[in-house]
Amino acid sequence: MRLGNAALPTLTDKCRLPAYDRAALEPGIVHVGVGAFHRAHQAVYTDDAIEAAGGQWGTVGISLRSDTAAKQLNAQDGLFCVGSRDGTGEKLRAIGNLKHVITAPLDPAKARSVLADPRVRVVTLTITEKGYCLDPATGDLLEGHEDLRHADDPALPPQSAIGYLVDAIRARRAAGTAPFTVVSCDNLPSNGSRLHRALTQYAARSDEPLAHHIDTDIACPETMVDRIVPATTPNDLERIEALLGYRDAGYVKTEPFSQWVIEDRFSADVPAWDKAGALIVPAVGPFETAKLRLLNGPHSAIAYLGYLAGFEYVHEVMANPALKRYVEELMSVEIMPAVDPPPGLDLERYARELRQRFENPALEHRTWQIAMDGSQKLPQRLLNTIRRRIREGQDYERLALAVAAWLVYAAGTGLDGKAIDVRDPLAETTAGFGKTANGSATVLVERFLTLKTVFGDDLVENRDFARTLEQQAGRLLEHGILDTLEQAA
Ligand code: CS2
Repeated sequence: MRLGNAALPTLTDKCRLPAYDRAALEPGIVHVGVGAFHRAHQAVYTDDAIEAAGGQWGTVGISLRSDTAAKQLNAQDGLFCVGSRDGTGEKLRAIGNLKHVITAPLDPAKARSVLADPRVRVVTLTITEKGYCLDPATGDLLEGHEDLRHADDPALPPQSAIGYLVDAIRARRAAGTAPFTVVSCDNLPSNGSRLHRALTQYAARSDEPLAHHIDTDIACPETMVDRIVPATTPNDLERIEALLGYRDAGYVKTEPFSQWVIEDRFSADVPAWDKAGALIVPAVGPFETAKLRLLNGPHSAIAYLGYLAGFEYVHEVMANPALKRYVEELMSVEIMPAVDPPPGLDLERYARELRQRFENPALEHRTWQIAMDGSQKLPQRLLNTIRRRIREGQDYERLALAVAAWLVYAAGTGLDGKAIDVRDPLAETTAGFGKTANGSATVLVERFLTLKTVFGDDLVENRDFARTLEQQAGRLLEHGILDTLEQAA
């Protein structure tokens, strides 16, 4: 038996239930990318906001690629449980605001019409870094990107999130419908501005007045989103089914911690997310930079070094003394001095609490999961921090070690000689680098430093950066992870 509306009355003592009338909820939000992160983050804030202040804030989900989310959620009336887990157990909660999920490639007309619906005032996005079709180094739309191929002709169906949004903005404008706010909830640097620029650039390819309308009337607030949400496993689903007595194919597990900082910039009304604990502020930049550099940077370092050292989970990496010390020093010696914290944020404490979150054994967060899409993540997580240290004349050996570990990982062969299942838009290219290098750190670094979309013109041309990277890659290839870290100590 699947979870669904009919199951709710039997679940009162097993999980917290939505405290509002779900049946009466009309759509007010479209969310693109209804994956685990959305369910454990924005969906929870929206449920809390509805409970605190009401409002017609039902969510319609859109998937741009597969029908996985539609299959998981439509058969259970859009209901799903979020389990927040730590060493002391799990708190379960059923989330009620999702109405249904549309798979855009299977039903583009339906996706287009819900985005044009006048009741919809907010579109939120979790489409991952690569979903924006941007050059990660510059933030411009990538020329020649496969998913942008219909950008020049509005008569052709959109293929990307940006395409669907521009299409909807065009339709709403033609119909005299008020503009919506578009909220990026991905870990891009200046996510709101990048999104806004992408929308404007896309529209400008076919329709200058529309580009102007986007520029002046469509608000894309900057946000900082934070909650660790590992992929759900078959074991998790079994566990929850045994507990609930129903199959919840949409279940997601997460940590108790959650944070959302949103720039106070909206085209229309939004749910009372502030009453749900979100911070609405004039400037998100300092929060975002602190999070990208101090959480996501070390997360990626843990992923590449940890995977190459043979660790499956983040908490196992943190339980290894050499790696733990490396992570502590990476944060305190190299990253913290390169972060200007928002007023009131105690960086020491922030860093300490981040490490405690990484140590949470109940999450079983795979290093392989975080290692995905490194070519899209490295610039904002590690390279911008390196840039700042270079500017300030400081060294960056630990940061470079993490980047070197990405090179080795993305080249496709582990230090144990086994093939790595690298998931990245550049996976083919970087596997080619690995073959050419054939174990030589010099060649490996030389090849990778042709990737301007990752390293930008400045780092590609920086001799000292190349030398440091080569040194670190050489040490990893020659001595392995743990011996390299021991030697550095
Ligand atoms: C992680 C993030 O998979 C990854 O790349 O670093 O998803 C991380 O868990 C979140 O940003 C935490 O807020």
